[in-house]
Amino acid sequence: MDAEHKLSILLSDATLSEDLKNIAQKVGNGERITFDEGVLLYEKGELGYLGVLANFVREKRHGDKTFFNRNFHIEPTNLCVYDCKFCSYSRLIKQREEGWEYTMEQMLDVVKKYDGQPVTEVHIVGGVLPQYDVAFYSELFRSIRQHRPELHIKALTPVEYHYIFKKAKIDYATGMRLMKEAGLDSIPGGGAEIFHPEIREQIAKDKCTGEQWLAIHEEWHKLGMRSNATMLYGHIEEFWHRVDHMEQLRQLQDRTGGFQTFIPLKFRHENNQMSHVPEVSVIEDLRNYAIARIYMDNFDHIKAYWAMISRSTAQLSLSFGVDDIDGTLDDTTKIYSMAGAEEQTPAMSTKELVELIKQVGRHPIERDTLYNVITDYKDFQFEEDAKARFYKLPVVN
Ligand code: V47
Ligand code: SF4
Repeated sequence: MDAEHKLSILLSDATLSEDLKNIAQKVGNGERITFDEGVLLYEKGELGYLGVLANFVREKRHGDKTFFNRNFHIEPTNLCVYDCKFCSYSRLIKQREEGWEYTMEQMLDVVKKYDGQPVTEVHIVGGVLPQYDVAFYSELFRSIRQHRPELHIKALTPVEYHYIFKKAKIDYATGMRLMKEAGLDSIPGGGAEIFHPEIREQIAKDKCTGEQWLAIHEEWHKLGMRSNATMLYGHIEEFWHRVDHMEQLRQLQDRTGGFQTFIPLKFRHENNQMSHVPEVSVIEDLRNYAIARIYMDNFDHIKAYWAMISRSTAQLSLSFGVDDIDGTLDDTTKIYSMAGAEEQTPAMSTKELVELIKQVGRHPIERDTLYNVITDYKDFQFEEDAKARFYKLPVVN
């Protein structure tokens, strides 16, 4: 049964309350839902109902297409001057012997490990330390660009940018222009957490505020560049804080159109200062993806980050509004394994990612960071095309 037919059955359900029926009608007509309706979905929307609506929106935009890319991460350091309560990196600055601090050369060595391999993106994100400043990152981007001009550099978040620009005494517009000139291609979605100060001050005090996060993305978009946005959910926030967060992103997107993808990040509670806060259920994860798909009507893509939520939940999410599951990763990120994610050494070959997507009846597409199609895997036979294979390399320490 197609998504439209399922929606029409739902609309004729006599047991559905008027308010939920109105929302379903709006979604069916392609109309935007309001803040209060967003909160209502969180409070009253059952999983089955939300799934029908979110899948309707997903299939209208993308059909069965499900995107992934071939990427690797560089995490320059797991030490940080900040002390976010949810972060398994945060307190390590006080225990330096457990931390790593890559030099410029070590970071370039990670890039060089992938020479000759068909990766399209390097994602650079980690802790904040004083030695990583405007000059350091400009040189890093320039060196990567020089070594491998076609590799897309998706790097750092407003948390780092706010810190390094303040230190260099330059405003956001100047700073982002310098980063662009150095070779930065896009900004990943991190550092957003929950924008509302009531929550942000409790879990991510001192680092950039929600307003500053949004202002930096806005400056970047003004340069004609693209970025992503995340939301860390399932800890001490209430439902309306999530809607407030999405509302602010939706408004900025109306102004600039610069966001590509919204990525809800499930709070994982191992090895951090919020271990006493229980994690939410898989049902809540799926409800949250679905509401994100319904609410964020001006975002093209909703991503489930498989390394954080497990492969099986990533598969389920594809029926709840998600159309992107990030990339191969090649075991180059530690932030979630340290916080208790099921994937302790996150790496999937292209073949594994394609099979994961096909197993749940979806259509795998390898994309680059800007969603240009690299390979359509619908009728693809792996044995026949050795080029598409992704050879794993050892992790660099
Ligand atoms: O900002 C930290 C989150 C983010 C925990 O743009 C945690 O394509 C859950 O933003 N439990 C960094 N989350 C990662 C990130 C990201 C990941 C994948 C793709 C993209 C993209 C962006 O990780 C941080 C923070 O919100 N985080 N600790 C934790 N315990
Ligand atoms: Fe530092 Fe980022 Fe962790 Fe906060 S979330 S402590 S800014 S690495």
